[in-house]
Amino acid sequence: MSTAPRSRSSLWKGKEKAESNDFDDLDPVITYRTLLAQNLGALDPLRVIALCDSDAFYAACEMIRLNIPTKPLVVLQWQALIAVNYPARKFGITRMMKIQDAMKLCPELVVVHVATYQEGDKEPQYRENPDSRTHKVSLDLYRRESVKMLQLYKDGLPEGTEIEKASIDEAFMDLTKPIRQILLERYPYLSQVPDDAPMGLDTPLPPPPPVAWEHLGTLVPIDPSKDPSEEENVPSTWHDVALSIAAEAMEKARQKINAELGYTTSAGIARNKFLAKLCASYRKPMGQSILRNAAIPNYLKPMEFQKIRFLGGKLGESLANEFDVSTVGDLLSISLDDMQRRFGEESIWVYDILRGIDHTEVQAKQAVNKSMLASKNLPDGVFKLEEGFPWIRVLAAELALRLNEAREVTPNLWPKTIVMHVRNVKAQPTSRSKQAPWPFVKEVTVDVVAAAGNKLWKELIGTDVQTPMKVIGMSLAFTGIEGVETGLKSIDTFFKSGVKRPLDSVEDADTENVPEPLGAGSGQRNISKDPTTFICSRCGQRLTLPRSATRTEEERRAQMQKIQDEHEDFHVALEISKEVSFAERGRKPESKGKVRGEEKPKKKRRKESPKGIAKFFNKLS
Ligand code: DCP
Ligand code: CA
Repeated sequence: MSTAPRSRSSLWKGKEKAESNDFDDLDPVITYRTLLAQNLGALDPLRVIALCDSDAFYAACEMIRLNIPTKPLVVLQWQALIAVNYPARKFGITRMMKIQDAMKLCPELVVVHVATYQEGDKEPQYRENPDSRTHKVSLDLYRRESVKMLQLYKDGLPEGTEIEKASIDEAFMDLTKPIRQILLERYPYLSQVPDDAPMGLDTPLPPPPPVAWEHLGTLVPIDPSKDPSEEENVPSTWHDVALSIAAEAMEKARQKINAELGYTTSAGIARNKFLAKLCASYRKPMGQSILRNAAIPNYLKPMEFQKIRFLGGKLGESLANEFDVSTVGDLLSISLDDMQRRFGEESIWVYDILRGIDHTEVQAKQAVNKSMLASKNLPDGVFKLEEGFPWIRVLAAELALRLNEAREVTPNLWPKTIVMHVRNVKAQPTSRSKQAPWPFVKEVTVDVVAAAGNKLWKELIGTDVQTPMKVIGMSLAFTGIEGVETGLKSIDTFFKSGVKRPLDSVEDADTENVPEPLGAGSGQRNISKDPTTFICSRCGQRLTLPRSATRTEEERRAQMQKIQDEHEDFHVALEISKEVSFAERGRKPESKGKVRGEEKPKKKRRKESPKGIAKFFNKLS
């Protein structure tokens, strides 16, 4: 079948300089069979993916909340600038700057500190100078706006579009399926193989109509050295037609978001996720960039490969040193054999990425988060049992509010368990979790959540005042959140049900932005080749790091560690819940409510040293 794009080595017709083997799949032959086939998946030569990212997202949320649409504004979290709107960027203000320096550049700068909770708050409040020793940040507003935006994408894009939330302000869209439909509607002659087609279904499609790109976005140039007007004469391909249909749909959806919510967004449209994401920042803000296949070589080749998200950090450094290269173009001369010899089998993904190839699927995630987590870093430490209670109240307030808010949208949502996790640097192991079944109570109030949290805290820390403690971080989470059919399930059947449930994932973690001090480290491994994704070696669960956390290598590592630790909690929780159900059946009552870390030493997982490319990603601390 001629549908596999890599099986054919025809080059884009107008491309004179391309090396024959590097970008050999840019203009694959599209036959009637290809067009009429269903589910070609990631190998579909007509595949079109978009990535849409909100411009200066937190800052935009605050501008809309405060109704100040044009003023320079920054969002602060403790001392760090976490979002800078575009008017403020005009003054040269960046996220890396100290607030004092930003104010010097723009004295009229509007500075908004993210909302915070303190003990006694039922809802987060905006305060000018909250103290990290007594307050906890809340990202509720941004999360709520993010949910609305995702819903609008779902409503606004053609039916059949797969949408994957990639971070709080980004989503990938796979438009391949609806585009095929639209292609067949607009060009009905494509749906019938002509009687005189020489190879029947395997006959190539007739030449496509020219594409009118005006008003569809910015085209990444095929040859940047030439006058852009010359590009109009470049013959289009059927993939270009598909891109233009996607661009129309995206333009409409983005306008809808702007009209209904006020946010401006930028989009990248290309043949895969990697390229869509990369070109989304080609024109920002309010830009929509389209990367035609023919433009891929000249777009990628001059790029400093260490600036590519996946190739920053240690791996990028290592590649640069090993091969003495700096651009993607330089690296193209390295053969797959050489790369694999040095970086292991898996480095084929690097080899592919450099050639603009990425077969990662857009995966729609569950609509309802299975867990909610609130956490607090305590760099000064908590040294006494009673010092923990105010923090538990703060965490409880946040969880209560979020669960109640989620129940407004999906009534009958109920968590199965409440889990507490503490990092006590004076204890061994430093990282411990404990969970308890969440009772059916009439109302989820701060008091009820705090009472459950206090109980777990006492059990985790112990009530012996002599025991040394210094807790530098604690979190409280609801896990196993699902819709319960009231009336059908009594408390007994709910908790005693032997129904196997999928593992929970921490998809709704309101953790603070400051990288947490790294804990004792968990036994599970990340088996993902993508440094922003954690795939658990125990259960295969996949957790993807939001883009917002991947500005620097250091941030990424800290955030990945956090994700890994949090996931470990859910394994612990799961293990305990299994033991609880054994206990309920009277088989193993003594193990009920076991604390992580009380396991016998022999049960400790052996640390495996990662091989090949994995060693650049698995060492997270
Ligand atoms: N964010 C954060 N800490 C960081 C990076 C980001 O808290 N280190 C938050 C604030 C951002 C939001 O995540 O508004 C989205 O991150 P982006 O990287 O998409 O940045 P912005 O949306 O602010 O700006 P841009 O217009 O460049 O996308
Ligand atoms: Ca953004």
